[in-house]
Amino acid sequence: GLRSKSSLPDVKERTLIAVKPDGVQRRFIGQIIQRFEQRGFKLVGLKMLQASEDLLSQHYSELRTKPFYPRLLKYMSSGPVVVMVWEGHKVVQTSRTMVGHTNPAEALAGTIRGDFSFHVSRNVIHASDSEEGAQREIQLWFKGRELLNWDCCDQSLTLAV
Ligand code: IDP
Repeated sequence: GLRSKSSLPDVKERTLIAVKPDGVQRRFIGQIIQRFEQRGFKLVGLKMLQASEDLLSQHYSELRTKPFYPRLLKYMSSGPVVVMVWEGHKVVQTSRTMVGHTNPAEALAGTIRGDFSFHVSRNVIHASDSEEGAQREIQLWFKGRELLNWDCCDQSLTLAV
């Protein structure tokens, strides 16, 4: 029924988003974070690092037989990335819609790739493509203690001021 626990939306779903090296270099970090914040998602993890080829080979293990795989690892390790974990109802699917098609030539205007990129080899952002993939990627990039639970200040006004 409407009041049963199972009908409540799952607001705790999480996904991994990464601003790729070209996105960092072109100064899109702020605009990308803004889109996820204004959509209503909650940032629960954030860090900047230059990824090792070892980490990237685990992240992209499903693509290791693709012809572009060596170039992909070179691109992704060429400079710092900003990796984030965002939380919210259907955040995996919604993020993929916000990010747009893998190939920017096919990405709709209004999507992040559609607004900020033109070639598949420099497509600015990563987003997990399934809930299982998201869990795997979050564990790969983050330690448990790097993910924070927090509540919004406007959800209760019981502050002692
Ligand atoms: P996704 O990032 O939209 O999930 P995947 O197929 O998982 O797409 O590919 C991972 C990444 O590999 C892409 O975002 C892109 O950077 C790169 N890539 C995919 N296809 C090609 C290609 O044909 N040439 C060059 N790079 C590619």
